[in-house]
Amino acid sequence: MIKPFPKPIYVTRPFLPPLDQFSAGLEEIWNNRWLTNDGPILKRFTGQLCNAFETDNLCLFNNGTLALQIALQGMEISGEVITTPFTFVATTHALFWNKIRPVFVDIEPDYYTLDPEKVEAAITPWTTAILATHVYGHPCKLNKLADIARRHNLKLIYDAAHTFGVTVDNKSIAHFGDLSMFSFHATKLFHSLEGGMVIFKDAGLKSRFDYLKNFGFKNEVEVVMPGTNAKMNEMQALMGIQVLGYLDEIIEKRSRIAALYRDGLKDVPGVRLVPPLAHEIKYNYAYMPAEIDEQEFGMDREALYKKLIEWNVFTRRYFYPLVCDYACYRSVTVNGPLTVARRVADRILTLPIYDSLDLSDVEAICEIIRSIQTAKAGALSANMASTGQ
Ligand code: T4K
Repeated sequence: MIKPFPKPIYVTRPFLPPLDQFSAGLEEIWNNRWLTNDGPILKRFTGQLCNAFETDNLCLFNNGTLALQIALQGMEISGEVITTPFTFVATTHALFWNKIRPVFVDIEPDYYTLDPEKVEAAITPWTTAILATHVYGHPCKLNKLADIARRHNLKLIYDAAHTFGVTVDNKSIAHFGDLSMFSFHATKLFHSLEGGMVIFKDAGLKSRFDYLKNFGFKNEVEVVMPGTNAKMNEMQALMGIQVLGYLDEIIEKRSRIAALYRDGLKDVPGVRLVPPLAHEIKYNYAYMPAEIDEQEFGMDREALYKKLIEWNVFTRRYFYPLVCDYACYRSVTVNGPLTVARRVADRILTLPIYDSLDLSDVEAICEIIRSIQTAKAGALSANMASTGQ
């Protein structure tokens, strides 16, 4: 007999290094009395990431949203940008803050990334770039998008907020397109409390990004552009360095959780998980999305979301509503009916997945979902029998 969890099970919990390890790091900060503004720990963290990603074209920020905003500004993107409505709202906000018009295009049904087949029809003389999200850490259709961008002379920018640790053909996902932005927010499998990173092809952009995140200062007396303040501080960098040391373990644990979900939910009618990723993709198990088919499951996503709360399981409806349905974007161009994006947004539920989640809890969550479905299906057939249907 399964019981509700005694404590809430959230969609995610941040990984934390052992407290004594972090305290030792804090001692260094105390000794340095250097808290932010390109401090020694930030320099060390930057160096480690440059090594890990085998590039010097990398810049750190205090969060992913400002990283993307500054990237678009530094690359002088303007006019219209083709983008996905099935993403976190910050992807679109970064365009808006740069006075760029987002043009929403539908997603593909397997992994929910921007559908290249729909992108070309949305290109106008004002289009300057494609901004696609590797949603849930699933790589976009990289070759097809690159081909469209090349033929139409557009910049190809990836919101790679979910994609830390993902490789394709042993090459980091960061090296596809002109620029990729990663979020190091606490809810991400790799985090620095808050934080963001961009990795880019054009080495000439580095100094622009460095100026833009530090008020435009070139030196004490020269401001070369109207920048903002988006610097990563020493505490963030310390957390980033320490979490980086556990990355492989974190991803390994998540992969075991994902495998348990796949096994535990495979026979539950009306629960669709994404197909396994192509063998050349090393995935990071950033999220555990499941689509709920109301007809087959016996209840819709909303009802299941609420029902699970009774069991103390707090799933999330990432990414519902679609960005174009938020009040502030309702007047924005939508290209085509967004059939797939609307269907997915109405059916998606992201299940709990994080390194400290017990495997037995994952089994229990599957069991709860299965029992909800069975009870609902039983009630439906009893109802149909009593009404003679
Ligand atoms: N692009 C994409 C595609 C993104 O997904 C995001 C961020 C961005 C851009 C922007 O990057 P950042 O500027 O954030 O670096 C969360 C995160 O705040 C956000 O970073 C993330 N995407 C988005 C998908 O999710 P919320 O409002 O859903 O988070 P919240 O506070 O409800 O947390 C979710 C659960 O995590 C909680 O129920 C419990 C747990 N939690 C959370 C925090 C913050 C903890 O256990 N401890 C914590 O400290 O937005």
